[in-house]
Amino acid sequence: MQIHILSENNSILNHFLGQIRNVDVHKDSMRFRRNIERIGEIMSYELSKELSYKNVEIQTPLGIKKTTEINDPIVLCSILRAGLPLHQGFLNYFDSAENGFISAFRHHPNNDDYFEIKVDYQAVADINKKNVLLLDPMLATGQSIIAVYNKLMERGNPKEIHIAVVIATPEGIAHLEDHLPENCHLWIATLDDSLDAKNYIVPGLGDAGDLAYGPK
Ligand code: U5P
Repeated sequence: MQIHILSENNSILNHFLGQIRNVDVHKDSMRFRRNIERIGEIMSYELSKELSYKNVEIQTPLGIKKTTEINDPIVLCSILRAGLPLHQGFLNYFDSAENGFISAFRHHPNNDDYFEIKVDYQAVADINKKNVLLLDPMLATGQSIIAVYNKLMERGNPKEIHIAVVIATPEGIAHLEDHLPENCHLWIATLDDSLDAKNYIVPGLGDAGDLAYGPK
């Protein structure tokens, strides 16, 4: 797996990352959603540098300009519901992408900290020979992404897989490295320290779905 970590101390990305973590800003859910969306836009631009391009000639009013265009179709696939604002950010840039939505949630069968990931609702475009961008703001244990990835692979054979997360943990990265093929790309806006006993990211930001859309 190829890992790309984007956060730099002097960047507008860090400014947005600070706001999504900040408890003083959390009551403003519109700002939370919009910041995740803006981070998705920044990540789209960075990720776009790894895609393949074809040469094209564009007719301007005054002449012909040789330039490049993205070569392969893209399917943006996000994990409901926390992935939705990130999805919108990617869609703002990859505006002709096809789309997919898959639900995944932590099911606690014994009412303790042990959980299994349940993958339920799926509405996904054809992914064969396309570049799939799998989006989820939080990479905690990595179990949601692997469960959704496995469901996706039952649907076809994509050309490239790019996974994009906003906040990742070393544990989540290790889990993905163990379960994903070598040629996958993992895009991380920023890397955090660890997980707590309930498998929430520390320092993280809390529950991304609740912050975007309210408590369940
Ligand atoms: N999640 C959070 N905040 C955390 C950890 C996990 O919101 O600190 C949620 C996200 O919604 C994400 C999922 O979809 O759990 C990822 O958890 P995991 O499967 O990587 O453990």
